[in-house]
Amino acid sequence: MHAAHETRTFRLTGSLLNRTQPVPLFADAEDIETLSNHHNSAPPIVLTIAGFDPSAGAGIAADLKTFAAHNCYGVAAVTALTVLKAMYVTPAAELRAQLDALLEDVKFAAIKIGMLGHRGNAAVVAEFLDHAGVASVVLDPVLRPTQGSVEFLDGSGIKFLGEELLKRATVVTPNIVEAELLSGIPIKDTAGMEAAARKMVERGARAVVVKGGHLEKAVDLLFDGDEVLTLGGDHVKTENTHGSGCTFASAIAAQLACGRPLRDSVFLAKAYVTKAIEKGFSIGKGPGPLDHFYRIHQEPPPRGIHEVPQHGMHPAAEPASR
Ligand code: PXL
Repeated sequence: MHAAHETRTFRLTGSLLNRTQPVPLFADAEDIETLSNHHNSAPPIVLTIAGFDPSAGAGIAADLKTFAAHNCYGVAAVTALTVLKAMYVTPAAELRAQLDALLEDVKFAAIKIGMLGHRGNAAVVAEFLDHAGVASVVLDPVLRPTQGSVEFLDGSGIKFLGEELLKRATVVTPNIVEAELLSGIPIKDTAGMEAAARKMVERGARAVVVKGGHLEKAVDLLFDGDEVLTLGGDHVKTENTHGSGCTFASAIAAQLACGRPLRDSVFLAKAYVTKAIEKGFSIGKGPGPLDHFYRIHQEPPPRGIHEVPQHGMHPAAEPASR
């Protein structure tokens, strides 16, 4: 981490600066220019506290891709490793060490919280939030994976989340099952979603988005403590939705980090996740990941070295060869 404060140099061949020939990628020792990146301003930094899913569809990998797609710089503290039906949790002391190291070194514009694994980790996160004093905290109360029966948070962890983490969150993003668990209200329709959202705000959350993706009418419902709004979004007919919840919560966090108000952040995040689901693909067995970078994928990647920009300059923009 401390490397961020060290002098960084990029070494490129002199012939790059004044070239008439195709770009040589490797420098001769005596043919070196030193550039500095000290004047670049850092993008907003967003922290995810979540589990790592090796398929990279959900959890930390989905979060970091979402932050990057929103021009934010993502950092992460790992709460657990999920491998198919198994879960290997990070002990609370190790989670605290990750968070302490990050807090000492960088300033967070927003924090997204996903799966926590056990009560000890939830307690570390509550303490950390009190120290960090970050204005925008998105809590995705991941209690169980959509597929499979492994518990992503133990019973006393769920109780702690309801009593201590809800009230530290700017916005909480439960799905129907999670909203039922956290509010104690059974949900069958949007009236039930609203009642559950109101109950969670009574219990301390500043705002709640109940995700209705699994209901017959797939609407999400936002209650910001003041108004109730429903988000219609198109229902995309696809199997490839792995990590949609993580992606939605992370997109809200990234929008908040960029300074947008909550309502705009939620609406923009919904539009982003809908499009990313629409562009999702299959990579193996089961539901595939979303395309977090659908925006850049609209532009084809370079076909060869002659299309690779050097020195921040596109070859087409360089002076004609002399
Ligand atoms: O999609 C929920 C989820 C969240 N976080 C991690 C996961 C999953 C589902 O697999 O692995 C780490």
